[in-house]
Amino acid sequence: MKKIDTYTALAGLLSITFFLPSLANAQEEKPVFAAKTPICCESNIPSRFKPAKTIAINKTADHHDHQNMVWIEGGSFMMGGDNQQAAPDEYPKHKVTVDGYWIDQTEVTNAQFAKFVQATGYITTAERKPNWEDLKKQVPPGTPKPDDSLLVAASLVFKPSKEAVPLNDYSQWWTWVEKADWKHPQGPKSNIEGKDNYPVVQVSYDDAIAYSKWAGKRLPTEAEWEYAARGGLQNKIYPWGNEPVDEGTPKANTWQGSFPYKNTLTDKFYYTSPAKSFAPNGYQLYDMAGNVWEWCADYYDQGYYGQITKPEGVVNPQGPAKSNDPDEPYASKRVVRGGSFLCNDSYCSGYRVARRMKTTEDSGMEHLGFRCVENKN
Ligand SMILES: [Ca+2]
Repeated sequence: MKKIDTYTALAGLLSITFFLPSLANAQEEKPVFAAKTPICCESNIPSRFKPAKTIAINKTADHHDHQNMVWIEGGSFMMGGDNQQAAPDEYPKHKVTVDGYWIDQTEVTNAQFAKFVQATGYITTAERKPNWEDLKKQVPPGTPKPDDSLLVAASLVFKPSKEAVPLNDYSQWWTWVEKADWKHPQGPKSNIEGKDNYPVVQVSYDDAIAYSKWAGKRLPTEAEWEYAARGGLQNKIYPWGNEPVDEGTPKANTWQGSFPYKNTLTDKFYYTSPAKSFAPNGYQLYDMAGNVWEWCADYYDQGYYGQITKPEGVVNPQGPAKSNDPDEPYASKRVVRGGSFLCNDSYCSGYRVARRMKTTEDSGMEHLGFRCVENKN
């Protein structure tokens, strides 16, 4: 069994302590720990907090109309890595069959999420003060309680570095910002005015589940997500085929230049972009690559593909029974897919259709949203 060092053991708690210097006018203070796996802007983001209670959700009458959704015929495909950028958890490439389903054409927008909040009074994870009793379940036994002044409603905001930084240390570009939430994606001085058609961000897995239930929908399984992202193509790297992301016409909202300090803006967008800003894939789905990462229903287990693969293929895989991320064994993580405006070939290449990433269920981030699916009936 892998030895858990002190930094890893404290990862969950340090999500507070090492992002908080930015709140205390200590911008130059160095973070106290670095991510161990230098693979992506999502990797090893430490745990946030479980919501204090379950929010009751009311269904409305405007679901099941399939507005702005696309029907995906069921079928079989080869799921997993397609090129040398593929990470170990993308293997083995394996045959998967999925039943047909409806899927949102775009990522859920601010306007759509606002409608949900207005109808239900839902309060997102990022807007709630963390509860230590919930938090301590996600960190190793014996982890000391942080000072109450650190247990504040907050979320993770991207802050570019001034120069090149080690890409295995995400604290160089993520900041823990008090009162950052879906209505204030970059902190209390920011807002979403005029951004009705932009994807909602700073939403946790729990928030995405709550919305999807209210809408009469659900989150896609990881297999459904990848099948949809491939858009009918076979064994291609991206939703559009194999043309490299930075060649030809901009095909997705990604990061051009040198991450995380110099963005040449070839695609015109530094942060998120409005829905339908780039061409759809073969299934008429937008932003299956780039813009914001998207929550999937499945728990993350780095060895899951190897557990389910069999010659005749697997039908409608639902993900593992529990989370398994050896880097953070106490945190419960779900799969996120599709990459974001921060993705770059030098770093995560999250816009590849096979790229898997993992995030704790209670994390809100400036580049993380979702879309929903619905069964046939
Ligand atoms: Ca961009």
